[in-house]
Amino acid sequence: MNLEKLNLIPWLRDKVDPEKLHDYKIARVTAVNKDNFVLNNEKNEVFAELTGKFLFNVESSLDTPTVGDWVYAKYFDDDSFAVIHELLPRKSILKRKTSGKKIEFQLIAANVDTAFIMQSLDSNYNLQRLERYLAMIHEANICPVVLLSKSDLVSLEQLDEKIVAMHSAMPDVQVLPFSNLNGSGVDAIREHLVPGETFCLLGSSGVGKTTLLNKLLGENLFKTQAVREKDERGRHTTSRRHLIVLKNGAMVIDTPGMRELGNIGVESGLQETFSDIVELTNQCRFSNCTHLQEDGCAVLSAVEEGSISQKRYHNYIQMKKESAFNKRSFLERRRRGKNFARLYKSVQKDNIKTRK
Ligand SMILES: Nc1nc2c(ncn2[C@@H]2O[C@H](COP(=O)(O)OP(=O)(O)OP(=O)(O)O)[C@@H](O)[C@H]2O)c(=O)[nH]1
Ligand SMILES: [Mg+2]
Ligand SMILES: [Zn+2]
Repeated sequence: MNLEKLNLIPWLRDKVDPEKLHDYKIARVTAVNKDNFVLNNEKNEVFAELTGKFLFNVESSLDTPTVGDWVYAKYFDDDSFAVIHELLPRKSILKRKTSGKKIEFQLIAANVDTAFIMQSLDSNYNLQRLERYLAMIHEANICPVVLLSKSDLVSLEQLDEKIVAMHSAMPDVQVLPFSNLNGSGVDAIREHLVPGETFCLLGSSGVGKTTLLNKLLGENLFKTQAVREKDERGRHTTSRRHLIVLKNGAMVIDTPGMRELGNIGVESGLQETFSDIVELTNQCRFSNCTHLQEDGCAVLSAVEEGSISQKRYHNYIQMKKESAFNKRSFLERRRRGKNFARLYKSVQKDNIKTRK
């Protein structure tokens, strides 16, 4: 099998087990449906399921395939159907907390090189939400690029104002304004889309992710829908994540808009996203300063002086608390889950023994 033709990233090439290639083919997960997966090998896309052994070994959602994953798979019936045996190592994994009360990871995409966080320049624009995305993306060691869509709806002055605010809050992140409507700025996005790399479109419903993808493809392959007039909210038009290969060989993952973005255990992502605040913490009087009320806290004085905005400080403290709380709950749940899995497996074994 031709690994180059598969667009298999160089990082993975020496991690492929040559022994396994006798029995399995390598394929990439391009979509996850309710009951099955879609795989792409050199030739075409086929539906696939997990083996019983794979399912048995799953301990959390982190162990299941997601869009962008590379897998060892066996093909059947003239390559019209496949079974997934094992995941290949992941170069990166984008994950968030599932929405609602349950503390579990939801996988968004694997092996992404660059994440495009899209906000539209109408009422969707929100710096605090952007910081949440950045924490998740930095935690995964993925390069973030901010796309500001619908630039046709604002004046140049309004656009400038927003870009200045963004640069001061996130000086290291590239910000690209564009319009799907009149095409301005789209070429600058195209320049990022190098062959062989994987890109992911993230952002609220209705900001124009799928419209951009259609534009990049040069045809209206995927459904888009106007936002509701009364509150300018999107209608959740894209219902599943899928990976599309562009003509030049760059790969783009489109995702459904997210209503909320909770993070679990993103300490290093927060450090990178709030590097200005983290730098200040070295100057706090107490080494175990919580930056909430202590005397001699350098962070609190910066907020008082106004060099760190109230909103940014608040968002940092809030996300730190939330991320730590979610991590503790997740680990606790997982520990209990493991005990249960162990018990279940030993009972199974006993059953098999007694049957013999
Ligand atoms: N004015 C303007 N409208 C746009 C632009 N880009 C997209 N739209 C419109 O915004 C609406 C929503 O676009 P979609 O591409 O479906 O949004 P999405 O981000 O994919 O939304 P979900 O799939 O629900 O997550 C459509 O009516 C688009 O025509 C733009 O640059 N300018
Ligand atoms: Mg969409
Ligand atoms: Zn402090």
